[in-house]
Amino acid sequence: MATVAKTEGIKAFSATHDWESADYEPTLPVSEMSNPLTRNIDRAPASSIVKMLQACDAQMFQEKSGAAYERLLSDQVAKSLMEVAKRVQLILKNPQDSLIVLSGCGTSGRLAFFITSGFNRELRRLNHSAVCSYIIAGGDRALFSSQEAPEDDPISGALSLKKVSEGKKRVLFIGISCGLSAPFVAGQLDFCLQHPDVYTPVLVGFNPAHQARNEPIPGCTFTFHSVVTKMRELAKMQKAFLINPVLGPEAISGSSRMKGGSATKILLEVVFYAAHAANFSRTPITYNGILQHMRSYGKVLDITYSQTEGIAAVMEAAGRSLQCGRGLCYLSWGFLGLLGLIDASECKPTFGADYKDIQGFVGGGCKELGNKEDDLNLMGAESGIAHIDFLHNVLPCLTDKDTVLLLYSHSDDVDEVANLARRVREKTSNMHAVYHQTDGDTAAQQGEINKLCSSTLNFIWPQATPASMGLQHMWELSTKLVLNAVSTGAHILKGKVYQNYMIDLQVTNSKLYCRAARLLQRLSGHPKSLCEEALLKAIYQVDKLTEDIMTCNLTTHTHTARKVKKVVPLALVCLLTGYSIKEAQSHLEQKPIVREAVEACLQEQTLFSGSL
Ligand code: S6P
Repeated sequence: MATVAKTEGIKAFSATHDWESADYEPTLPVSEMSNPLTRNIDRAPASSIVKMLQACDAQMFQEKSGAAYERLLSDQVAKSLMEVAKRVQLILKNPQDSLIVLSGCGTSGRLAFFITSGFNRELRRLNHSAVCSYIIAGGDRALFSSQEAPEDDPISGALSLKKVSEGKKRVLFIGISCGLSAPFVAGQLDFCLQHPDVYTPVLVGFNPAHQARNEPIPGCTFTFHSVVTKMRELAKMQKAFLINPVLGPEAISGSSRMKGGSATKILLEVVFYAAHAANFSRTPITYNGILQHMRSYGKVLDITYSQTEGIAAVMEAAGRSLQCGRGLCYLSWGFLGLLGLIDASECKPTFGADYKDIQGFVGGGCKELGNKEDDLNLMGAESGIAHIDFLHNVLPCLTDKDTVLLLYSHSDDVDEVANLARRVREKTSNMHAVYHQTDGDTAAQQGEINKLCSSTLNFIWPQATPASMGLQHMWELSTKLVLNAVSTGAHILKGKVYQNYMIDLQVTNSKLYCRAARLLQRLSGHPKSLCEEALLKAIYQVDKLTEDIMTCNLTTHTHTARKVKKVVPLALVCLLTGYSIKEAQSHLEQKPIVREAVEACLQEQTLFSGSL
């Protein structure tokens, strides 16, 4: 009931700010639009930030009759989920020579891994063979560190799919691209379309099909859009499936790790859960069953955001840490830990963060996670993800200025949690916890852990949730929402967001390059060509573009951009003031809070144009 009431409230609010109307940011796909609900998120106090995030998340579950777009709870979405669940069930029934592959880039690839691991683990528990495999652009090192460039490579997408499914006679391929945009996934879908005897392609994303990216992909005859068009034709004969409800714009424009990631997790878990129940408990896959399961995720939002003040307290603590150049550490156990690692790794491309700003650590590290490539430690310092790494590398230097967040549930080894909490408490009093338990189950040590922490978000879930997989999924989504809120809010408080735009994003692939150029246009009011010029000058750190630079391709630009800090703010200051790159750099050094630097320039410009 609560979900419906809240959703009604949001509906009324968004009616006056209608991102669904045809003239709202008409050149942008929904996944890239700016959300009217969060226009002023950069100036809001922590508790209002949490409320805005809640309102944005609630848009996922809005049910609107006659709406322009398919939504999460739309008829067509539920029907497609049923059909895909039936395909999964067929593979469970007859796993020989069959495989399900989940694939994506960045957060979408990480969730492909997360969902695959969870499903295979459950199958093994039932002595069933594992039928699922994952692919992430950039390989396993992209699981916990930002690797945005491989997203642009359709050939490597297709080759990795070919390799993982070698010798299989029937493959259900589920490609995830929230923006219907990643060339890596387009390459894989195209490969499936060329081998229809073996592959059935499924696409999960959150734009209407006509908004799929239509830019040419270097070296390819297809675009994401052309692949989607072919899939739509095949979908009529159920030879391909499109699951693309619209969720409303992200709270921070383009940050698909937030709603996009949550919806990916919800949709695929609903599919796998239904197929699993059909195969192992003979529960038929029904339309109502699918819808009911989806709605239960809506309740997770209510339960999670019922602790607005608690989430805001952790966000404020983390914001203070980031403001003074210190960090936030997630210490976790089991699979909730994986969400901490994922959340931490996303902050680099999103906010231009350093890996030390937000770090995640989970029990035994890689060994516990069941990824494919065994030596993630090849990644160097950024790869130390076990508690032992935390004890060696982070604990000795920890102070009250750092924030530590424990993530655990009553099914974890709570003795271990208490031990680590005691050690952390010796170094900092700035320790908080997120704790999940079911109604009636309490861990004896929880009281002590609570006393050691400055605040605890204690989520108590009703026992009634069906079957073991279901409850775990709810805890996971709840944890994801809390972590996304804390890390996003902390970066907002640090001044890394202007209005609801990430102004210090990394420009490390073609999608991010285009987003950066668009942002410069929007904020400076200058034409596209001038903005791209300024962007290139900032990337190459020159005041004049040479012939050489002008003839380089986009891949070279985005490769070079990896090494430069604050590319977009630099380009913007140059555009607004006419400063040289060096002058703009020193201006940014004097005003290290990016939002304030940008605001100062925008104000100067307004004053200047007013005095003319
Ligand atoms: C987004 C995140 C990115 C995306 C990646 C894939 O917040 O930082 O890593 O997940 O770019 O995007 P998509 O649209 O193909 O799922």
